[in-house]
Amino acid sequence: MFSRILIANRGEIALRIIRAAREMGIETVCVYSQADADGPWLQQADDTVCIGKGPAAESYLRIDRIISAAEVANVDAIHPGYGFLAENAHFAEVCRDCHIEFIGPSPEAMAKLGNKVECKKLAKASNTPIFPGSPDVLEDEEDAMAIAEKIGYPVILKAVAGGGGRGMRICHNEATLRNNYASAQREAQAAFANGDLYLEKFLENARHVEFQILGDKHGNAIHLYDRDCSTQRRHQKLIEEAPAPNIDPKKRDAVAKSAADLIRRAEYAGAATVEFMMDKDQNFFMLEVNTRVQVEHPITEMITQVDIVKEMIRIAAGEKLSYKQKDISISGHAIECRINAEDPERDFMPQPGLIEQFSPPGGFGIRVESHVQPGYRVPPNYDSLIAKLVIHDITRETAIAKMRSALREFTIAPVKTTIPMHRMIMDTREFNEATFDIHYIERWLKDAMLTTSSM
Ligand code: MV4
Repeated sequence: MFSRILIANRGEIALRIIRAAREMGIETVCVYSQADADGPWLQQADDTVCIGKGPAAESYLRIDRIISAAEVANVDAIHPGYGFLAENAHFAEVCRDCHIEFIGPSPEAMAKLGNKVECKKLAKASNTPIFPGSPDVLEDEEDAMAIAEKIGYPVILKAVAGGGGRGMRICHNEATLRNNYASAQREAQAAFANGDLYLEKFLENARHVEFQILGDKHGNAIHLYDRDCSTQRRHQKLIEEAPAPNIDPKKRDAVAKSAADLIRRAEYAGAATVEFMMDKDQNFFMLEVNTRVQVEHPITEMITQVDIVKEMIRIAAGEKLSYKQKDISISGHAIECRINAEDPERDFMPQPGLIEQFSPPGGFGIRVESHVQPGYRVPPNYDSLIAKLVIHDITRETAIAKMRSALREFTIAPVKTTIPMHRMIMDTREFNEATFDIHYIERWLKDAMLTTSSM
């Protein structure tokens, strides 16, 4: 096992990794930017190294400085957390060249799954359900037109090297597909240095359901069931829950098994998430695979009792998975509200600044993942997540009741946060009846803004 690891991240996820490492008897070294010099999580690390100025491009994204810090601090491995360099195959490769273990998949597995067409080919071979669409990279506009004709409109053009919703074009008819092809290609080339496109049938009003998978270096992969992440706005998730509500257990098991198979086939070692859209009849269609630990991993930990971050470290150290699939079952229901320093009334404008009061809720089944303490100043340079409120209870209904109570107890001042918005969402019919889809928050926000200003 490693004796010392470097954490190439900040905030709540840095603290989450420090805690896992310390429990395992592993020392931690945190790199930090000048904007994070007062970060409370740094107090918990065994050592810290400043790697540059506030902007991520001058610190948390600087591969040269992170590797230098790792060598000076004499670590065995680097945990990238999420965001920043977590899904950068080049970084994983540099780590390997420098004989530092990357706590995540090999650069080959990461690159293969990061290519959406290659990923879909692996999915097909694993019987993971995918959208009807182009089996390969589109050759040209005529190729796109012919495939769209075959599968029927609406269709969606996507960048092979893209992800997370960037560079997509929904096309409802022949004219819009013709119109969008060249510009989508240009945009993909500019954004991802790869203009390759693929095409899929476009599905409307679906839910976003994803499966947590763990793979090891010995050819094993297991799934830790699913999460529903439909409660989102502009590709930013607001609330996640596990398991996804109202899914037939046989259907769930079949899709979960296929997703684990996909990860096994990719010779993938580490934590992965296989994302799907699910329609009203519970038909699943794979979207993409995330090759990192995700923000919402705690809800899966609560329902399966598997510590995903510890398992990632064990996997990177070459250990076999601590669990067999038959050891994994779902217990109860978990919900996470992402608490951001943002003002929902001003289009979710970030609210950096001094947090004077920070008084988190506590009690049975309540978990707060946060790096914030009273007197902490939220820097303007990074995303505005300041806490994750994670609830675990026996049923979805009691978990919602506990979330309502915990949100009421949670005091953060004077910066504006998304807590009041979460309290309102917990009272909506769509959330309580789980009749939502990926668009319901945007619909609800429009109504809420017209009828009240209590957020
Ligand atoms: C889709 C889709 C509908 N049909 N693909 C957006 C993010 C990227 N991961 C893929 N995305 C979508 N792909 C087909 N064939 C709808 C979306 C989508 C979406 C997906 C998940 C969560 C939120 C979303 C919001 C808008 C569109």
